[in-house]
Amino acid sequence: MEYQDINNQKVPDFKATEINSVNFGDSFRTFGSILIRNLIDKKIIDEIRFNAENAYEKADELSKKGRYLGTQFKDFGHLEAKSGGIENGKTQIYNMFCNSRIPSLYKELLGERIMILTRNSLPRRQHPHKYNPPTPFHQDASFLGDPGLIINSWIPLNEAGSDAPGIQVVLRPENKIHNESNFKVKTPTTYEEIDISRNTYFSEITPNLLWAPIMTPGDVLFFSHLTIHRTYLTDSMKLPRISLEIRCISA
Ligand SMILES: O=C(O)CCC(=O)C(=O)O
Repeated sequence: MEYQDINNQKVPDFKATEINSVNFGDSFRTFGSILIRNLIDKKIIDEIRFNAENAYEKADELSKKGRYLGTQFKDFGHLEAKSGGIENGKTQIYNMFCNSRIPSLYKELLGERIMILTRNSLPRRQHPHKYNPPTPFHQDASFLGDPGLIINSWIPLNEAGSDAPGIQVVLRPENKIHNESNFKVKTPTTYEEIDISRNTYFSEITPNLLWAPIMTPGDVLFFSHLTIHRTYLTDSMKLPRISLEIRCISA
């Protein structure tokens, strides 16, 4: 399998037609992440985006009137999974996920039976200048623990990484929680607590390991609970982005 070479950086950037469960696993083991373009039907993404944008608009109105919508919304930009829509009584974002190729791509790494971690599988909005702040460099394991491989499907509903905030990953597989000793007493709940960028280990991460792909609706970036990542935000970005985080573990 060929990894793309962009500006002398090898990156795991593939078309949906190039990928199967085995090379998905290879890329994950080599880089700790993989981007697959055009993996999800854009029509379904459009429907979910429409529902989610309406839900955020309503939430903003309530919030402006002084209603407290909880720390999940205020600090992290999350709304409930059903904000993406309900279809035949089922949560549309999970339907979309289960009917996509993603569960079959996970087979090599997670086996035949997988479970969605519904408490950690939600829409998220990132605006370049307002609302919740961007996430710092972190590992999801700092708040999810290390119960075995957890794979996150990060699915932008808008263009992400150019005019709107994207996501940046460190292109290497990780095998431990780097700042675990800080969490002996308390599970971290704030960005300050999960921030890994002041960890001495972080000085090993050279710029050629950082990757912030520009993504369009239908593309999916996969990374694990150990992959180091953050929101990618530049001064020139003007637009907000809504994305889905859908996390799965072997059942
Ligand atoms: O969407 C973002 O900007 C950050 C998402 C993130 O940190 C995550 O999915 O763990």
